[in-house]
Amino acid sequence: MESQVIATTPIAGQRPGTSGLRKKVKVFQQPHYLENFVQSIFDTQPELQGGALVVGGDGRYYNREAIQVILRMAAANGVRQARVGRGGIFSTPAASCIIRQYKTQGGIVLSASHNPGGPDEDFGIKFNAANGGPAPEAMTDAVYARTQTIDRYLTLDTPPLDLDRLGTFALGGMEVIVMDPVADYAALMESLFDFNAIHQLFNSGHFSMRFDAMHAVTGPYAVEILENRLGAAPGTVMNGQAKEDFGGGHPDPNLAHAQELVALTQGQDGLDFGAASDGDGDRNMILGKNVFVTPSDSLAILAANAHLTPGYQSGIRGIARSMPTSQAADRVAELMGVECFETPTGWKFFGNLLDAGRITLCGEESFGTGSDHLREKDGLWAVLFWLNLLAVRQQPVAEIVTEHWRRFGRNYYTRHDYEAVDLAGAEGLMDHLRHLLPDLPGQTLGDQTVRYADDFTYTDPIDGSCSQRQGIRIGFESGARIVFRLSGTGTEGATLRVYLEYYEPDPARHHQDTQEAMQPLIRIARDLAQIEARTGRREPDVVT
Ligand code: G16
Repeated sequence: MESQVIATTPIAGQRPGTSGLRKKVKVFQQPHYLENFVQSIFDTQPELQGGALVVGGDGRYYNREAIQVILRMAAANGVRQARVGRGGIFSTPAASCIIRQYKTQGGIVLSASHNPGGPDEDFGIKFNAANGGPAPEAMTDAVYARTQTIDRYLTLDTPPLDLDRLGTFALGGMEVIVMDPVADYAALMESLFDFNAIHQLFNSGHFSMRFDAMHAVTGPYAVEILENRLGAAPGTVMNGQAKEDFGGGHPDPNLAHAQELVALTQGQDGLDFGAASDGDGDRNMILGKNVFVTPSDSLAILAANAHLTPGYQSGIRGIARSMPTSQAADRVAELMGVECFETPTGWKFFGNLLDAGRITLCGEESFGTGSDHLREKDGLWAVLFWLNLLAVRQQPVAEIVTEHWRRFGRNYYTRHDYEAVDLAGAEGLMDHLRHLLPDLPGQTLGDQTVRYADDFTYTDPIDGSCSQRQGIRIGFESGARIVFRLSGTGTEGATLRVYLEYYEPDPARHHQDTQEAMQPLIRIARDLAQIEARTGRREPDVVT
């Protein structure tokens, strides 16, 4: 079948953000918008010609239409084979798993992650490389550059493919394999964790749990793994039916958006364990009875206990965390005598360290945790890791967390988000802070003395690439830190993120309310950045 060559012109604004190109669905539905971006991927990744490609997404509104467009374009661009999840579904970690397992030349993953879905909400697309991980900056820069010069794209004139039928089909000269999106991923999880021990925990009669799939992609994965394979009671997975608009919710597993689950873990009869994942299944939230485990603490606790699970019993080689993530994991790495890396926000920055075998575990404050089993963060993996620890240690979540603090000290941590603020105001705030940086060291702010102040620059230890302006860091003599960044994943105005952290070694002071304990630092951050004057906001929209 002859490829069609369609003339097009560049469309502004197709620079990928922290994790791919995320825009409103209506933007993606504009003529040539999706096609221009997809063709720019094919034009800059020559190994896809004659190669194999994974295509799938989180099932949100526009997922199916976009997959049909991408498959036709892949065939027209000479891709030999495409692997598609049934119904067009792959969670982000499952897509990474399939790319690695079947050694494809990469994958196109459709998701706007935790952002809401629906005709008036968000959509997203990103390219994952042959290692299964998000394209590194050099690749996304090349794709963006191509979007600015593109003048044609290639496609086929064919009817839509039936994505709901498993099997192998022909599309032009390309083979399309519609496959079970869950099986390979579930088998990988079974190879890493002690499923017998978790099975016994579920059947012990003294353990209660819910997993909140938030009507997003992890529903079918969680039902298969938790209920079918591990024998958790039916109904353990709540909101398990995946919907195109996530049931009208905001599929972001945090204290603000997973309130139904949070409430179930509270009180004397609260659940022993609660967990949630996001739109595309790569984030996780961990709760115990009356306790929320911050993602930063979760990374540190998993690292300190990794030897208790089959997949990590021989120990870990190193840990990496994104810059705004608390330094709790650094203390574990130090005690274990392994390397610890501080990378910019964005999972793509872990890829080289994982590929080089320098780290085993990595995580971010933004509810992302993962390991060298894949090249994406992995929500259900983190939940299974915790379940494995609970099964082995036979202690409540709160006790495991408290013991960890007693051993390593507690890094109090919170993040304040000011969402959809005026872009110029937010950029002005960051510029204002940048101007202050040179004079800050040595100054006293509130009860803290500034030790260092910079705009974070990261030089990748593996390939030497350098990423600048990755967030303003203000570190104090006490070890406390304030970090300011503008989000790279929003689709409306700007989102200002303020990350606050301080270290408390004294166990007698480990049980304060986080927001109260952090008030002095919060005040310093507000005053220094002139948040109210520059954003017009008195309070953050989301506090986690
Ligand atoms: C993405 C990235 C993460 C990042 C998060 C928040 O996650 O993969 O690495 O930490 O966004 O980024 P930002 O602070 O720029 O909004 P996800 O789950 O949205 O793909």
